[in-house]
Amino acid sequence: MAYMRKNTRLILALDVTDKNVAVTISKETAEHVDAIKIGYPLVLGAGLGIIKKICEYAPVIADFKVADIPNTNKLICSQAFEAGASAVIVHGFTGSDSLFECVKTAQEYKGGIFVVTEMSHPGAVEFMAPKALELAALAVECKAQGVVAPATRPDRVKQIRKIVGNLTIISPGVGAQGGSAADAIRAGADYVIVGRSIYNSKTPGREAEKIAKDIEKCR
Ligand code: OMP
Repeated sequence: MAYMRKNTRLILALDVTDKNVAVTISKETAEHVDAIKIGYPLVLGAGLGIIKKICEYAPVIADFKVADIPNTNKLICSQAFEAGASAVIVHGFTGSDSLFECVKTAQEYKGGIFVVTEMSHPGAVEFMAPKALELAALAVECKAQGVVAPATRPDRVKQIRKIVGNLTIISPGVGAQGGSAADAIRAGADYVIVGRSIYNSKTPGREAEKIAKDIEKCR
């Protein structure tokens, strides 16, 4: 099963909290994105059923940044896949047993797991950066499908690519956080994740199309 399409290499981060707004933006952007990432803001605002609804427009990545003991991780990932998600974003810092349980659960649903390495915001350098390359290696060891790496630091994307080989790298931090889609792709990201620049735009469809074109130019 495909976790997402392989067309525009753009993932929309749909961090709105209202169901109708979420559906409208999904409709407008669907043809320009390969997946839609849904996290706590929308699931807490609209309920878990929103995943099925958004699946009508694009494959859904559930960004639950799962970080618990193996059994709880299994329960959370199962709920996300049952709800219709194609992939789940999880943390690796809880250790190999916890991460492996996520991967095992994903396999049961023929879904994917993406492991956070170094996050894109400034505070990530305090605790995450020193361990980011080890987290990338852990993703490979536990047979995750991919990792999340920061578009705000293309040099780190480059380093992480060397470690993860052909695993899929999805890269947030473009636009509102200051990163560039082109730089992230050139550094080795397979997909960029964009939220506010698209969903806060008056014309989300046009904004997504523009970013997708930028990505296409540098591939
Ligand atoms: P914008 O900054 O609005 O484009 O949104 C970025 C999206 O990516 C949000 O949904 C964040 O929660 C998410 N994200 C990061 O910004 N940085 C990370 O390091 C990891 C993620 C993520 O796991 O998706």
